Formats: sequence, C-alpha cells, structure tokens
Amino acid sequence: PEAYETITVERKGRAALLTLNRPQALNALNLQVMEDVVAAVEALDRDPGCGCIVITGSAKAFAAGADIKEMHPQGYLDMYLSDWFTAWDRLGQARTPTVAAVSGYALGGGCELAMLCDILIAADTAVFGQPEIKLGVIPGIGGSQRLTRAIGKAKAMDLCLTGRTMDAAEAERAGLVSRVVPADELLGEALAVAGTVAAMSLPTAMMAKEAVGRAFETTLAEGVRFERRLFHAVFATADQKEGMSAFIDKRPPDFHHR
Ligand code: CO8
Repeated sequence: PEAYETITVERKGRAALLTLNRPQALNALNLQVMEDVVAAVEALDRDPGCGCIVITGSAKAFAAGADIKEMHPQGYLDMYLSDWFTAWDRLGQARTPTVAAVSGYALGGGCELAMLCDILIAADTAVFGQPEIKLGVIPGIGGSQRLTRAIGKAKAMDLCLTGRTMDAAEAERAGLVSRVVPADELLGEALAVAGTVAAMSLPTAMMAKEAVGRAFETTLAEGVRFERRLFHAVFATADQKEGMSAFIDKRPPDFHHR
C-alpha cells in the first residue's frame, strides 16, 4: 500500500477505507490533505479490484473545514493562480462509488467533502454546516451549489447566511444524509454498505452512479435519454446475464465485474 502523509488507506475485500488523519487540527483540509485524498481516490479508481471507497474521519471530526491557518495569509492572486481547491473536483469525477461516513464535525470544507461523495451516512453525533460566513468568506468547494441541490433553498440559505449548524437528525430530515446510525456503529454500517455496493457488477455500479449524477447536470428529458442509453448498454455485459440467470436459478449472483 502507498504511504500518504495525512490519510491512511486500507483495503477491506473489494471495498477501501480512506481515513483522514490530522487529529491535531480536527482533520482540517489543507492542500496536503487534498493532494493525498485525490491521489488515493484516483489510484483506487484505476483499480478494478476496488468497487467502493469509504471516506471517514475521527469520532470527533470528519473534517472541521478547510485549514483556516493555511488560508489566512493568502491573497486573491495566490488563490486565483494556484486555483485553490480546484483539485477537489477530481474526487467528484471518480467513477467508483464513494461513501462518506461522518462522525462529529463536518463543517465548511468538511461538509463539502462529504457532499462530494455518493452516499452520505452519519453518526448521531454528526454536525453539518457551512460556517464560512463567520470567517468573512463563503463556501469554496461547491457547498453553495451541492447543499442547495441536496436540501433546497430554504435550509441552504439559512445555513450559508447564518453559519448555524445542523445535527444528524435535521440533516436526515432535510435529505442531506441517507442514514443515521449510533456513533459506535458508523464504520461497521459504512463498510457494510460499501461491501454491498462493491459486490455488484463494477461497470453496472459505475453506470448507475453516472446516471444519478446526470440528474444534477441536465434536463429531465436528456437525463432519461442518457439513462436509456446506459440501460441498453448493460445488456452488453456478462454481469447482466449472470444477474438475471442467478435470479431465474434462485441463487445469489456471482458477478465478474465486467
Ligand atoms: N482550520 C485550521 N485549524 C482548525 C480548524 C480549521 N478549519 N478547525 C479546527 N482547527 C484546529 C484548532 O485551531 C485547534 O488547534 P490548536 O490546538 O493548535 O489551537 C484544533 O484544531 C482543535 O480545535 P478547537 O480547539 O477549536 O476544538 P473545539 O472542540 O473547541 O471546537 C470546532 C471544534 C467547533 C469545530 C472549532 O474548531 C471550529 O469552529 N473550527 C472551524 C470551523 C470552520 O469555521 N470551518 C470552516 C472553515 S472555512 C472552509 O471550510 C471553506 C472555506 C472556503 C474558502 C474558499 C477558498 C477558495
């Protein structure tokens, strides 16, 4: 396994577990974390032996935001010329499904990192928010857009303008997270979900992800057309035959991921 400075990466069968590891700063997302996460996810994304990636933090903090101490001295040209945070977009471009397992603080960039993942599972201790406005800035890793699409204008405006936080129960009601579990069950649940996804046909899972993702990029008619093309395409895979044969034979499918 490759060594990273700010994260650890473990393989769990066909799933992978990526853990943010900057406990002294509550996993604040500095440029090194961005580089490490993006490099690790891209390496896993190239590996057909990996069918799902879980990203998690510590019990106290998924990530308490972008690194305020690193950003503090920067000027406009520093931010513009280095295109600060743009590399995070590459996480959203991963084709392998991703799961964010959030315990504790997911604030600012932490909330945005969670929203870059496909499935968001929260511990009952999770706290979400976009408190950037309290620092005199605004979200910079897509939060104003992804939060609004996830939970709608009313709550997104409330969170982004007041900087208030949202607990796990409110986040689930609002549709930001798909499941809330007791904190001590978070990792088990996230890895079980990842194991389930990773056992599916990899190309089919990639196409399902791509199809749902398309809903955020296009009109309904174009999105349905896109889905239909992919739906027809899965009939070119061996896994379609295997999945349907297994159903007819009343046995579990054994996907070959192709
Ligand atoms: N950046 C840097 N260091 C941090 C951060 C952070 N975001 N969050 C916590 N830390 C550090 C603290 O400074 C402290 O370090 P030290 O021990 O050296 O003083 C250590 O982590 C522990 O933190 P606390 O002592 O504050 O722990 P508490 O339990 O008292 O409080 C909180 C926890 C409530 C999470 C608190 O740390 C906090 O409010 N953190 C900041 C949250 C925040 O505002 N996040 C948003 C940051 S901005 C952002 O994410 C996006 C900016 C977009 C910019 C766009 C640019 C293109």
